[in-house]
Amino acid sequence: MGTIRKVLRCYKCGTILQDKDENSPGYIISDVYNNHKSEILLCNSCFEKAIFNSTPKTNEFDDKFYLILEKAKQTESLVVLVIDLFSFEGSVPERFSKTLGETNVIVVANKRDTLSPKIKDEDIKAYVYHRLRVIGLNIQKVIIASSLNDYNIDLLTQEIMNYRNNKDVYLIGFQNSGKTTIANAFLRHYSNNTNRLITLTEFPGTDLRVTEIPLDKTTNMYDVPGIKTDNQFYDICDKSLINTISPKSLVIPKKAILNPNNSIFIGGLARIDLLEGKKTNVEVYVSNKIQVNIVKGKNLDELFFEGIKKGLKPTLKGYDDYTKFDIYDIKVDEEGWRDIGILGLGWISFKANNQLFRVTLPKGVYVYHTRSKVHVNK
Ligand SMILES: Nc1nc2c(ncn2[C@@H]2O[C@H](COP(=O)(O)OP(=O)(O)OP(=O)(O)O)[C@@H](O)[C@H]2O)c(=O)[nH]1
Ligand SMILES: [Mg+2]
Repeated sequence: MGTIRKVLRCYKCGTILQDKDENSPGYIISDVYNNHKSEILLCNSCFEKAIFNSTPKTNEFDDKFYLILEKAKQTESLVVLVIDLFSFEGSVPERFSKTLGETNVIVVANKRDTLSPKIKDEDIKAYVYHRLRVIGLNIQKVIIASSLNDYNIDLLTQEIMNYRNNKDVYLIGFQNSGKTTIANAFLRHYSNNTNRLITLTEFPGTDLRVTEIPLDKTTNMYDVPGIKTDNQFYDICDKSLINTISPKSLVIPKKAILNPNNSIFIGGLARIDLLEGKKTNVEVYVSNKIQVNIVKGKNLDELFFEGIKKGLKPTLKGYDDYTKFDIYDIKVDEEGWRDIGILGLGWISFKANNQLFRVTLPKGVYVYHTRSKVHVNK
C-alpha cells in the first residue's frame, strides 16, 4: 500500500533532516539517517555544537485488559468487538488476537450514521472484512449498526443470543467506539427476566470498572472500559475535545482542490500538504465541528503554527510548535480511490495519481493509507 516514510526533524533546531546535500540545512550523514534506532537525531550542524539529554516516548498497553480477555476465553464466552466506523483502521495488537485464540467474535461496526446512506452496507462490510483480514480473530459475523439511531440493534441482539451458547458476553473495543451506547440500546431490545440488577463492579484481579448486565440467572453481558492505545487521537484529548472531534451524525465531506504546496489545515490539530503531483480533488471527512482551511503558500509551517496561536479551531492544549508534531511523507503509487487518515480524527479521500502527501499530526498519533472507505473501486 504505497510507501509511508516518517520524516524526521533535528531534535534541536527543528529543521527537516536530509542526507542528500551537505550544504543545505538539516544535513545528516546517510548512515545515521538510514540506520538510526532512536528518533532523537541531530543535524550535523547541531551535532557539532551540542550533546543532548532526552527521554523518548515508550509504548504502554494496559495489562489488566488482557486478564479480561483471558477470562472471556477460559469461559468460552462470546466477544462482541465494537469498532467505530468513522475512526477505524483495522489493526489490533498481536497479543490481542493471541489471547482470544478461537473465542467466538461478533464485530459490530458502529456509527453507521456518520457515513452517507448512499454507501451500501455490503460495501462497508467488505471494507471492514478487508481491514480485519490480517488480525487472526475468529470472526463469526460483522454487523453494521448505529447505536445512536437504533440501527440493526435488533439484529445484533438476535445474533448475540444465537452465538453466545448460554455463556457470558463481553463488549470490548477501543475507547469511544460506542460500547456503552450499544449496551444501552441492547437493553431496549432485551428484557431482563431475572431479578438480578445491573451492577458496576471491579473486574476480579483488576481495578477496571465493568458494568455487569444480567442475561439470565447465571450469565452476564460485561461492558468493559475502552482499550486505551497510545496512537489514537482520542488518547491525547480531554473529554470536551473528544466531543468536538467525534461526529454525532452524518459527516458531510468538505471538497477542495489541491495544487502542490497547498495544505489542508484540520483545525489546529493536524495538516495534510500536497507536496508533489497534479492538481487533486480531495474530500475531507472530519467532524462538522472542526474548521477546515485550504491554505496556499511556501511557508506552510509558519502559517500553521502561527494559526494555532491566533485562532485555528480547535487546538490541542500545549500543541503549538513543531516539537509536538510528527511528520510523515506518503507516496501514493496505487490506483483508484484512496484514503489517508489520522486515527480518531478523520481522513481525506482522493483519486490516486502518484501524489506525494505530507501529514503533520500530534506526536504518536497513527497515520494510515488505505483503499477508500466511502468510494468503491469497481
Ligand atoms: N454518530 C454516532 N456516535 C455514537 C454512536 N454510538 C456512540 N456514539 C458516540 O460516541 C461517543 C462514545 O460513546 P460510548 O458509548 O461512551 O463509547 P464507549 O466505547 O463506551 O467509550 P469508553 O467506555 O470510554 O471506551 C459518545 O459521544 C456517543 O454519543 C453512533 O452509533 N453514532
Ligand atoms: Mg463505555
